[in-house]
Amino acid sequence: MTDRKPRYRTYTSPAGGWGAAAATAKVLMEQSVVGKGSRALLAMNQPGGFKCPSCAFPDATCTKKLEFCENGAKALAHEATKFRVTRDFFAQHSVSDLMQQSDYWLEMQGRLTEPMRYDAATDHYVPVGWDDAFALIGRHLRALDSPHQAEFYTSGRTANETAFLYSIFVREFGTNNFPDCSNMCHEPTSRGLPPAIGIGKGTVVLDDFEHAQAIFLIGHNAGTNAPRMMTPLVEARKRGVPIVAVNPMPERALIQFTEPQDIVQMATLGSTAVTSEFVHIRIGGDLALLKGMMKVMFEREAAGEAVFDHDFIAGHTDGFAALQADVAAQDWDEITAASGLDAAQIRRCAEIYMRSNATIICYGMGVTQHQQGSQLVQQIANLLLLKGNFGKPGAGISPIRGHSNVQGDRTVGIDEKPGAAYLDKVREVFGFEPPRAHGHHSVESIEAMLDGSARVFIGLGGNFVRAVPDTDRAYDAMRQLDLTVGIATKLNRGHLVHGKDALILPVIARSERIETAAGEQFVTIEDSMSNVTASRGVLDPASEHLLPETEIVCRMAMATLPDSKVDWAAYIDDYGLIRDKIAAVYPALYEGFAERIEAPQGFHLDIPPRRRAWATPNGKANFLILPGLAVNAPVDDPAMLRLATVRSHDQFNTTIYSYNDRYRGVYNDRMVLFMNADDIADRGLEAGAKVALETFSDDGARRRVEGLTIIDYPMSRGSVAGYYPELNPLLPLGFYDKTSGCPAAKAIPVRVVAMATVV
Ligand SMILES: Nc1nc2c(c(=O)[nH]1)N[C@H]1C(S)=C(S)[C@@H](COP(=O)(O)OP(=O)(O)OC[C@H]3O[C@@H](n4cnc5c(=O)[nH]c(N)nc54)[C@H](O)[C@@H]3O)O[C@H]1N2
Ligand SMILES: Nc1nc2c(c(=O)[nH]1)N[C@H]1C(S)=C(S)[C@@H](COP(=O)(O)OP(=O)(O)OC[C@H]3O[C@@H](n4cnc5c(=O)[nH]c(N)nc54)[C@H](O)[C@@H]3O)O[C@H]1N2
Ligand SMILES: [Mo]
Repeated sequence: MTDRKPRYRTYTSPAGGWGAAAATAKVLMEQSVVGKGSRALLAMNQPGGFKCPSCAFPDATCTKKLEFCENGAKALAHEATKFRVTRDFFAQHSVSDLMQQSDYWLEMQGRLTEPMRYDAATDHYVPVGWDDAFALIGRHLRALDSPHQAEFYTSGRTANETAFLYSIFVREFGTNNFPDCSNMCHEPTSRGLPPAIGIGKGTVVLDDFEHAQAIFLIGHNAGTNAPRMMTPLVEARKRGVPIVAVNPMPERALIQFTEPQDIVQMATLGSTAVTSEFVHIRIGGDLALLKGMMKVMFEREAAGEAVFDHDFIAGHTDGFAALQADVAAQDWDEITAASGLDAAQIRRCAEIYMRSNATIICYGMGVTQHQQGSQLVQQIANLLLLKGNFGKPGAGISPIRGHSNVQGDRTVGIDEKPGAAYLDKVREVFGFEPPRAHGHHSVESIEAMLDGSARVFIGLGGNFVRAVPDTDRAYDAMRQLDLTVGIATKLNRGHLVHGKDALILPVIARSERIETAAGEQFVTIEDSMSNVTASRGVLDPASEHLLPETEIVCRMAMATLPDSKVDWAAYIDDYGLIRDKIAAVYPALYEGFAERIEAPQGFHLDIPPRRRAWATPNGKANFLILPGLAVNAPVDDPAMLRLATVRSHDQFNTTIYSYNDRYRGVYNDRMVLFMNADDIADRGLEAGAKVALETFSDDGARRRVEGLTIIDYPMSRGSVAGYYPELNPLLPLGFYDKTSGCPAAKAIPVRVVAMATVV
């Protein structure tokens, strides 16, 4: 909690602009790294420098422009911070003491400096040598009855080289248990798109934004979560390209934005109205909107207009007739009720879409985090296929990924359901037989901990226990384990909610230099648009006792697998050897990796739909059907509201940079509930009232979060929002997309319960 008095007001200025510049300066000062941080920012996203550790949006490398944003600067400043968590810190604070502190306080203590082991006798973390730490991991893993009793988590900041070796280590050990952050994020993209277009990735590159004739942004808050995306959006808008934003919250940057890179706009206090059409959708109403738009298109075709790209549909697709029948089955009353929109606006959206010959649809967590998120992604693909919006300039599907290398980690083997061809390649290249049985995704790994079948959890980055649903059950699950290992830069809740044995292993961060016996090393990253680029840290490591993540993976493997077929010691020193193996396992994507990565802008991985090639079983792009209009199980109770858990402007996932959310006008508070004025009045409540939220669920468990302050906010009717991770106790573990495993963090059915009113 913060001591400062909460303030709530309406933010009326444009997003970006001088406010963003001031926030950048402020965070560098707070972390006491004005000089060091500013120098590092000049190397961020530049050839020879390092990739921003924040989001996965590509940068326009080689433009000589500064390629960072306010939130990238926050990520860097918190990584380069002058503050340190030392052995003295752990001697002063027991784990029980630390549990009383907020996530913000934990983050502000600074960088971890040396490996620590939990001592149950004193309830303190105490120093441990690296050799002993790896020996402990090896002992625990070798003592298991089955390799499937261990869970190997990955968070998406891990570089390709590390993730690849980790996947090889875990498979040689004998399991495919790879819960990862992608399971909670864009997994509906990775699982939903392959049957539709043959690949679970976006098909758009940055250059396409310059050729698009219309852009749709569905369920994504670009100004906060991918601010560098604002540059191509603003440029498109200045060219007169219609931009449609679909969101239950009128996010400020979608409405009005001042480009910090635009000197004239900054000097004149000018701004750009980013969105030409703001679609105030009800949470979970996107399926109805998409079907409504398609319905308009079918109506116009029936009236004799040529709306569809018939050549494309005939030559490249399958399933058109089934789509036509499905869309015809929905009537307008149902569509407007489910979406919360009027038919005229849906018709306008369809009009914009029909007039454009090259449309990009971008989307984020507002689309994926529903119980049928994978199927919803497929409906976006349907809409694009109808007008042949694949394989031509300015068109395609553009999932906006989260972590800077979450897409890359998936490409190089972090996958709980690996395909046979890939496993055969691993056997051929490394000479061991990898396990074939599917492993656990994030939700399944918690279920395995709860039923006692999982005994060890290793977290390569991230803050698993805080990121997953059902916080209380997740804490119980973790505490039953024999060993938990947190490989991390910063202290977080995951280190405090631990198993009987526990280790914290601190690592060299993205912005820092990696020196090995073979000299300076670099790593590689794949961004949201499938560009692979090199990342070379420029700062000195935060402590002399840190190890590179890659070395940690190799040494865990060496301590666990004495008869390993893999030359782990060589990979500790020479990352080029790892890239050679990536190329050997993935020849179609990574052939010539060593040479291609030398190019300053890196290289682009092949995306077959860009060539209108479809790697599906029938060799076609497929229209896929999701009957009805709901993407979440219905709750038949008039008190029910749908809750979206969202990020504030001052957080990176579970890392809380401050208690402010500038663009939504919230200061010094995160325990808030954004609510529509009519929904407030209907319940006899008022703005400023303290309330509790309770989840509607049928598993008998009571899920309740208390102490939320109601904010009168222009939410769509029936929709409320609050912050992740504070509201994660409200997410039932079983409330997830069965196709992808992704928790439905955006459509939790809740009721508001009044508490004492605060004036
Ligand atoms: N600064 C910063 N950058 C980040 C992150 C961060 O925490 N901080 N996180 C990174 C990660 S891992 C990810 S995945 C991305 C996340 O980036 P986003 O996808 O933008 O994530 P969220 O903040 O969860 O919210 C998404 C938006 O969906 C809207 N929404 C909620 N429900 C619905 C719905 O039913 N329909 C529609 N159409 N919209 C809805 C919300 O109002 C919100 O504007 O950002 C990445 N970048
Ligand atoms: N309710 C709700 N829950 C959600 C979401 C939501 O929208 N709503 N979003 C989901 C999404 S999209 C995601 S991606 C997940 C995120 O889940 P995670 O990826 O697990 O969480 P982060 O908060 O990004 O992890 C932060 C920690 O990573 C460590 N770290 C930072 N940099 C490095 C590094 O370079 N190396 C290593 N080894 N460690 C590092 C630091 O110790 C830091 O404390 O959460 C999911 N959970
Ligand atoms: Mo994410």
